[in-house]
Amino acid sequence: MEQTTGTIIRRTKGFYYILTPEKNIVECKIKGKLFKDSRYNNQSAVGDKVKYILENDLGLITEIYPRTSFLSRNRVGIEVEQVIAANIDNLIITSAINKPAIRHNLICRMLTAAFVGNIKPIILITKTDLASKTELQEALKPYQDIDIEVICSSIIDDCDISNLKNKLINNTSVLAGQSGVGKSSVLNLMFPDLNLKVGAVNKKTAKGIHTTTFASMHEISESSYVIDTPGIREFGLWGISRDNLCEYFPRIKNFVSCCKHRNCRHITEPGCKVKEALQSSEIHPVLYAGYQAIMESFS
Ligand SMILES: Nc1nc2c(ncn2[C@@H]2O[C@H](COP(=O)(O)OP(=O)(O)OP(=O)(O)O)[C@@H](O)[C@H]2O)c(=O)[nH]1
Ligand SMILES: [Mg+2]
Ligand SMILES: [Zn+2]
Repeated sequence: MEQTTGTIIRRTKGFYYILTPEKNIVECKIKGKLFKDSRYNNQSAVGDKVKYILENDLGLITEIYPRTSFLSRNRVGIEVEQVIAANIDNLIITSAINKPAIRHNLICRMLTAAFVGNIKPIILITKTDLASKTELQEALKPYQDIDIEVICSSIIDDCDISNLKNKLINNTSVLAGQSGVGKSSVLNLMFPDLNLKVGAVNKKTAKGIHTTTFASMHEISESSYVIDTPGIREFGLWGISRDNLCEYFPRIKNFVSCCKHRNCRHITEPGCKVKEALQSSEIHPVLYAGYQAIMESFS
């Protein structure tokens, strides 16, 4: 039977939707046990390149190609890799400046996941209409300090979104962040034809209501794709341990080799150069707090 290739753009309840090179969408099932002995021991994800065979109108995925990059998290408690998206170039870490409140620790976790998964991180701060300039500048500083690109947006103010739009050209980008930060809204602003569902945030808690329920990939122009994802509550890290965590924190990494103890975790050890750098403001406290929270979550 003829084997054909395509890209998974959506999966729901056991069905996979594949975009073919001819721009058709084929509904597929997946061959049982496909991942049993594979490195990818969970499931296939949006962005995966696959081989499939067509039987009547339904496809059957028979093979998944190796991933060039991945956005994965750890399902806390059961230690299983959950691949949110595969073969992506940019992770647009989306956070509102307000409503819901910015969670720097979550941003730090997603930055780490981008580095682990071989994806370029870009931070997108939304809802800039809901904060002062000073508040905004303070929120961006930790990331600008380590040369991470930060872009701001608002769907309310007449905000120039062309900078973000340009980042999406000729590559595949995924937007991820808490529910209600405006991932789907900003995509609609840039590409009105997408017509993605958006939902209000809860008035009392200022949290989102999980409007987007599954990841979906959209072609926005020839060779340019974006993936909208459901809101994230927690982001357990996959592929990270106590021993390699500091490698993914660019500024912290610079100081570790000078620490007195060879196995310094840079938390409470005397003679720790990372802690000294924190005291002398060479490491931003927000980034250190992100590092510390992840390190402490390993215990
Ligand atoms: N004030 C303000 N509100 C915004 C902005 N962007 C989005 N919103 C509002 O925030 C709410 C949530 O927007 P969504 O786009 O559904 O958020 P989401 O991140 O896709 O949420 P999930 O799909 O649940 O993960 C909606 O009521 C939007 O109108 C903005 O720039 N400023
Ligand atoms: Mg959404
Ligand atoms: Zn140390």
